[in-house]
Amino acid sequence: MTEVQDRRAAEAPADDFLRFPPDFLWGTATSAYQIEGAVAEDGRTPSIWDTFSHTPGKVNRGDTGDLAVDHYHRWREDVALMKDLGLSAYRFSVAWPRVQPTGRGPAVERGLDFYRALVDELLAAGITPLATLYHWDLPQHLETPSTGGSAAGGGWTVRETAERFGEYASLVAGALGDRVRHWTTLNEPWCSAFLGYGSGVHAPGRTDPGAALRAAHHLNLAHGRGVAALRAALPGTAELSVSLNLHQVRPLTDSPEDQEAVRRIDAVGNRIFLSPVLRGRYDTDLYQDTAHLVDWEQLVRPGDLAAIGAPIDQLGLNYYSPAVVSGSGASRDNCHGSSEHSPWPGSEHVAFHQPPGELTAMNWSIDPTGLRDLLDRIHLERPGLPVIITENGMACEDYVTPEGEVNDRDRIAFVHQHLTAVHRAIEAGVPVAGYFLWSLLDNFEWAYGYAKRFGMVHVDFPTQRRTPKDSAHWYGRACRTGAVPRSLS
Ligand code: IFM
Repeated sequence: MTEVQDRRAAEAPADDFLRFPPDFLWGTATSAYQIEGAVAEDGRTPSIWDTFSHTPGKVNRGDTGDLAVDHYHRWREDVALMKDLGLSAYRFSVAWPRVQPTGRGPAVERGLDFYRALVDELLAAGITPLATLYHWDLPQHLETPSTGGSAAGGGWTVRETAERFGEYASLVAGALGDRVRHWTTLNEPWCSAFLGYGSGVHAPGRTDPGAALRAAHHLNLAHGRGVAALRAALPGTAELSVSLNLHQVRPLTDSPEDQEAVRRIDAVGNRIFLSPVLRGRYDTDLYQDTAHLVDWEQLVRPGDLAAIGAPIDQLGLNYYSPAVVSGSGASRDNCHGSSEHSPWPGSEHVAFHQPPGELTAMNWSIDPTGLRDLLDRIHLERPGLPVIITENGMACEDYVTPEGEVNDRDRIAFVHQHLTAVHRAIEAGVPVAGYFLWSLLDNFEWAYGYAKRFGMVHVDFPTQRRTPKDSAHWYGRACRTGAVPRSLS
């Protein structure tokens, strides 16, 4: 028995608990740019997020990831925190510009050494690592190459970036494949494509719907190239996935217009990734909705769809909040940042509405039924394919009390409700293999900077002092026991 299993046995709940499968992965998730800092150390070069965050007006209060929560230097302390809490898994991302500063060529060993050491520490602590290859920090060199790049910019709008991603995936697999079994290629490619190139609220901040669609295809292709690279480097051992932020889209009314709005958002929000990854095809209605914006025939080359549809072992699902849409009306899309440019190519006239439910500090409505619905949908579309909840969590207005505590009861209630939904799905036969709470630590929340706190561990940003919140203790107990109470007292 490992130390963690020992503690599980000792704390095994008596009754009135929802018990999860024994091999269920209980973890937290983070991403490199949001926590590491050390942006110019050991050969790392700027990513598109360094450039974007240093551009005046792009990020709240001008915050950047330069220091973030200094995880690059405090990783031992952070792993020790996870161990103390009894977590059994940890999802982190690898920073591409640490490994390949120009996005091409040989790896920088110092960059890889950081992740080797991190993974070794996790394994020694009995924590299963799950590595994400890409969580939005594209090397700036691939967005605007100093030589040979097109003036309009490259990045994910050009096919070349997908090919480079395949090479990068091989390098990381070669370095970490002996230690890491669980891999996810991309995190939320919808955000990379449509917030990065469509609405412009994320790096690189472009606002061209055609570019966003090209980016989506090239991200899909990158996933395919990544899967091929990981399979080649790690035959028979790796478990591969991609993490999608699927949108649970509901109509405002039963009217045909509102049903049509759901169809459109589902096409460009979900099926643009689900269909090629799970079925090796794009859907006809997506082509039709966006034909005026992109030449799909030229974009999708022979062999692309077969590469993208190569089998995966799990699907990563990131879920926060559902969406309510109508065919017309005034739009209020709280979830995707404010911009005069729509992140929904071909669906610009669709209006978003505030869904019912209490709100998080992001103004996102709380509704665990959206998670359950998405799990059921995936199960219906691909019965038997295990799903890992690779992100779920909430931002709260957290603060440390004079007693040195952070009493985040709302977060505990949120996680409890969502784990309950997951448990019900498992009971109904959906193979959910794990749950990763977003996030381990308060961190750089993209365009919101440090103003939003998602961590189960509070970080006092000026001192970098870590304080586990009440939710960390609650979640730690769930991880150690493999169970949550049926109801919260
Ligand atoms: O912080 C992000 C994360 O990087 C991607 N998924 C959503 C989280 C909360 O906004």
